[in-house]
Amino acid sequence: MNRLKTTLKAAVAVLPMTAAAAVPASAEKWDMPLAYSATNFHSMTAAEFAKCVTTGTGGEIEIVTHPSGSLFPGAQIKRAIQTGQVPIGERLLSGHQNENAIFGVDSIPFLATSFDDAAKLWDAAKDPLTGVLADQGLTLLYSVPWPPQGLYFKDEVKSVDDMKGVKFRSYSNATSRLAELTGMLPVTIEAAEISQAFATGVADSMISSGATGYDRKVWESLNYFYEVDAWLPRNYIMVNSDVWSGVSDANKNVIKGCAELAEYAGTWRAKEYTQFTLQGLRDGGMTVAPPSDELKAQLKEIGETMTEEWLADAGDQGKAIVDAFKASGN
Ligand code: PCA
Repeated sequence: MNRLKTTLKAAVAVLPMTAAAAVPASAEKWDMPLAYSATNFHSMTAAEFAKCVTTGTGGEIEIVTHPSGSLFPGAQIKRAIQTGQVPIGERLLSGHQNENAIFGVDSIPFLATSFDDAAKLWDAAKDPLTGVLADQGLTLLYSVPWPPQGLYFKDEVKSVDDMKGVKFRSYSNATSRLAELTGMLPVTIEAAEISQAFATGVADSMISSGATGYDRKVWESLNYFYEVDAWLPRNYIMVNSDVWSGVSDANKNVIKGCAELAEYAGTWRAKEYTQFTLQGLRDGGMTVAPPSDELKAQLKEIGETMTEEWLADAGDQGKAIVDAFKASGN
């Protein structure tokens, strides 16, 4: 009996030491805000990235993801990282095109409309964009595309005439401009809020991926999805550059490795999700179809206007990206 007591006592005495030994002395927790729901493929990829870093650094850097805009809503995430309120986060940079036109390079209508072309555009844009972010105190870790953007409506739309006066949910300058040029009424709403916005009639349409419509179960309010393939916007995972410079070389290598894996896995998921989520919209009762020839031609014309506007805004740097993309076989 006594022996057992002594053994137990010894075991208990050892426990806290064992637990303490599992957490390295220099452990840091990095909160990582995400704008989209936990089930969205970007958030799933970020959660895996977080786990990879936590494991790979032996717990010296523990990344904790906060999906659904629960820590910061999408529009505030970039600033939160820049000001050091959080060390890391994910953001749709085209939401900040008003800061710098370069952030909208992934939302030029009908420039890159497939995953292959979006990858080529990304190759052309990556270095200049990394430079713009570095000037803002942000270090880019990885970036993952959304599936092609199509138009969602409550009512059938055969031409731009049918879009006039429709309340349109936008998520960026490009989406708002598209609404203006088609006579719709844009209102900016984060993806996390759209189910409610559609249910309450704040908006009756949007441009987005099948993935977002599927995540947000938009078939509860909307009936049509037109496969317009306007562009493939991207999400960007960024670290505050001061925080990054304080990371050891060994941990930087781990984080870069995890980032590369995440970019690969996230891109693969985006491709897989494209058809899967469009089928999900159909299963929910929506009509999923290509746009009519008339609508297609009208949107193309609007796209040309938007492209000219973007090139005028983005200057030489923007033109150089588009030229490099075109020279890469497009
Ligand atoms: N989903 C996001 C951005 C692009 C997309 O496909 C959204 O609708 O907010």
